[in-house]
Amino acid sequence: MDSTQLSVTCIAPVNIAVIKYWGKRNESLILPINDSLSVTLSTADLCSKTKIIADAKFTDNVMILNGKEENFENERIQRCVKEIKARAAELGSCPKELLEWKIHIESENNFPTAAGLASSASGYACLVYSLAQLYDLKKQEISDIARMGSGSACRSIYGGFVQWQKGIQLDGKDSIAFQVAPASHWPDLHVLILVVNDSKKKIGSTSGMARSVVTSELIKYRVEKCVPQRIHSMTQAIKDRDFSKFAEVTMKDSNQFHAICLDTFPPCVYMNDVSHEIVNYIHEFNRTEGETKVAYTFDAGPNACLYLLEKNVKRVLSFVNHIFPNDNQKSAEYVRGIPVEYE
Ligand code: 2P0
Repeated sequence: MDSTQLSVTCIAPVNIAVIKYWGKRNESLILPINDSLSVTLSTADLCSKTKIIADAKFTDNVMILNGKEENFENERIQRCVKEIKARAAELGSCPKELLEWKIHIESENNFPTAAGLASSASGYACLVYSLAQLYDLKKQEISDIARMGSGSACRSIYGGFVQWQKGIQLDGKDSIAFQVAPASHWPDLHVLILVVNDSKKKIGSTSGMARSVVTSELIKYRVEKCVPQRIHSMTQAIKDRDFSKFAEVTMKDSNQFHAICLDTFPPCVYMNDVSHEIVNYIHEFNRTEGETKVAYTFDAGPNACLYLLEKNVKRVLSFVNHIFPNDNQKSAEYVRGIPVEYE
C-alpha cells in the first residue's frame, strides 16, 4: 500500500422493535430464542456516528465513546473486530498489512443518553459497518457480526422494516437480519418517542433477559405459541400497509414483553405510572376516534414509542400536549422520526 493511514466515517440509525427480542439461547454468540421485527429510523433523527483510523504508526488500539475512552479489550468490541478481520483475511478483501495496523475508533450518538434510548443497536451496527468499509467487506453479510456486539444491532444494519431470524445453527451463521420491506414501501408511517422522566435505575436488557429465560414460565409460551404467528401477521400488515393490524400486533407484543418482565423473578419493572397512563390514554383516544390511529410500544424503560400515520401526527401531537403539558411534574417530551432507507 502507498499510504500509511486509512480512515472511514459512517452513521447508523436506531431501530424500534414491534416484535421484541427478549432472551438468548447462547450468551456469548448472542443467539436469540425468538425472531424479532423492527423499524429502522431516519439517521437525521437518532443515530450513531463512528470514525475509524487505521495507521501503520499507531502503537495501540483505542476506542472513544461519546468523548470517553473505553476499554478496547471489552469482550463485545473484541468479538466484532476479530470476526471482521478473520473474514477479511479469509476473503483477501484488503491488503494483509492493513489487518496488522492498530486502529483508533471514535463513536458518538446524536441523541442524549439522558433521553433513555438504547444506543447499543446503532452503536454496534455503526462499528461493524465502519469496520466492513475499512477492510473492504462491502458486499458481505455483516448483520451476524453486528449481532455479536449487541443483539438488536443486527437489525440496524438494514433500513426500513427488518426481521432478525433467530436461526437454528449452533454457530449462529443463520442468525441474521434481512429487510422485510424498504422504508419507501410505507413512507407515511411515523414514530413519536415520548421521553418519560424517570430517576429509577432499571436492570439492563442483557441481565434482565437472562433472568427471564431462567425464571419466567410465560416466556416459553410466547416463544412457541405467539411470536411465530405475530411475525407472520406483522409481515402481512406491513405488506398490506394495514395500520390497524400493525398497531394491534405492536401493542399486544409490547404488553406481552412487559408481562414476561413481571413474570421474571425477581421481576424487571420497566414501565412506570406515566407509561401506564400513556397506554390507557392511547386506548381511550383510539376508541373515541372510532379507529386505531396510534400504537404504543415500550422497550426496557419507561419511554413510549408511538407509531402513527403522517395524516394523524398533528392530531396526536395536540392530544399528547394536552394530556402531558410540560409542567415538569409529569412531562413527556417527544422526538419525531420516520423510517429510513439507506445504502
Ligand atoms: C428489542 N430490546 O427487540 C428489545 C426490546 C429491549 C426490549 O433488543 O444483550 O441491548 O446486547 O443482545 O440488544 C435490547 O437488547 O441486548 C433489546 P444484548 P440488546 O429491541
